[in-house]
Amino acid sequence: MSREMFPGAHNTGHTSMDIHSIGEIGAKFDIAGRFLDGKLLTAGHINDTYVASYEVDGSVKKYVHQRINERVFRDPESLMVNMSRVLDHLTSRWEGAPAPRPLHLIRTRDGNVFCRDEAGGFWRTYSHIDGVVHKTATTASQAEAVAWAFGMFQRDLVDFPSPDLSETIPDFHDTPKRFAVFESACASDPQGRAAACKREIDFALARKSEVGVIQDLMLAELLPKRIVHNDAKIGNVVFDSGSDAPLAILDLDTVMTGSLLHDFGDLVRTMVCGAEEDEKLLELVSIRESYFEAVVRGYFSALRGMLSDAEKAHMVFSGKLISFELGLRFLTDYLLGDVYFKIDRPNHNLDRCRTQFRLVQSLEEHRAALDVVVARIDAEHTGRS
Ligand code: GN1
Ligand code: MG
Repeated sequence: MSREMFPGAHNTGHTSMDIHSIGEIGAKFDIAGRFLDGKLLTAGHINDTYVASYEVDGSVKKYVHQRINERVFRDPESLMVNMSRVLDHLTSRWEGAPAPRPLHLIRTRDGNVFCRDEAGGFWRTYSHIDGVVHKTATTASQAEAVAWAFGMFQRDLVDFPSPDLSETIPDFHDTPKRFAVFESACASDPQGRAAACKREIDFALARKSEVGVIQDLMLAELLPKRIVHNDAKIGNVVFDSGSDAPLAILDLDTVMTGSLLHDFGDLVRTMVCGAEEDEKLLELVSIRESYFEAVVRGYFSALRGMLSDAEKAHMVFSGKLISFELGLRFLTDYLLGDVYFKIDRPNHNLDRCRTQFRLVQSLEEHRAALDVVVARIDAEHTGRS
């Protein structure tokens, strides 16, 4: 799609670089093999990701080359320090399948975990994991497996040594700050789009009083600070293609200090509803109670006694808050002219916002029933211990 179709846009979606250039990137990394080809993956909203094949000793081996978006990640070197530390720690804890295997970073020929290309682009590489990635859960056991995998991730990082990880994106899940940015985008309305999304703006404004709930509990130290993934969506898990076994967790760019509820909220957001993140048919956007139960079960079984009372009390709310926060971010980006998330069509960010807000509404409608589910599973676990 051409830039002209999105007047004022800075982010026109996924544009693939030529295969030869991908081979040149690959040549900078310590890969023993002959470059065969490379393919752009279009699932992510931020970085540029390519899967490249190499011939190694007569067989084909795949690697992932990824260019970091430096408009979003302003300090990619610190990001890579975070990522290496987290992967080293997870690797030292890994006891084999069925727990997801930590990613394996490939160093450059001069021993670094990243390189720059001639245009200044910042690249890293890791071994490709053969398997499948789903955008939504199609069975409750899949949802349980993903929640368990992120629970194990959380559990393995509980004794992560100091110093603290760098903040790769400051205030990433600070919903009140996200709300303030949204309000200022409404006020400035630089693209003249506010009138087209008045309903969504009103929906957001009506929920202003709730945006600080988790942030305030964290500031008051009533919610424990932990190291969390911060993008705990099903699309960041690679499954074994023949089963529901989670092979690996992807995308450690936003692993930072935060509340575990930020991850739990994303698990709810991406698996309790059967529709994709940008589903246009809003009647398809509603929650499935049995999948919610599966998510809670998977998370509890990995974390066992680790969850605090305040965390348990806000699990249902976190699903709503994280869906709301992401809807708000999509809406803000729409108002600002699609400058942050990659879009594949005009109004894509507005469609994504509508889907998230419909999910918020559905979670509000089912809140009481979902709270009962958390209490029941908690009681089962307490009874067992
Ligand atoms: C973005 O690029 P990707 O798909 O990993 C975003 C997350 C959102 C997610 C929604 C750095 O992640 O916060 O939850 O899209 N990442 C960043 O799919 O903003
Ligand atoms: Mg991500």
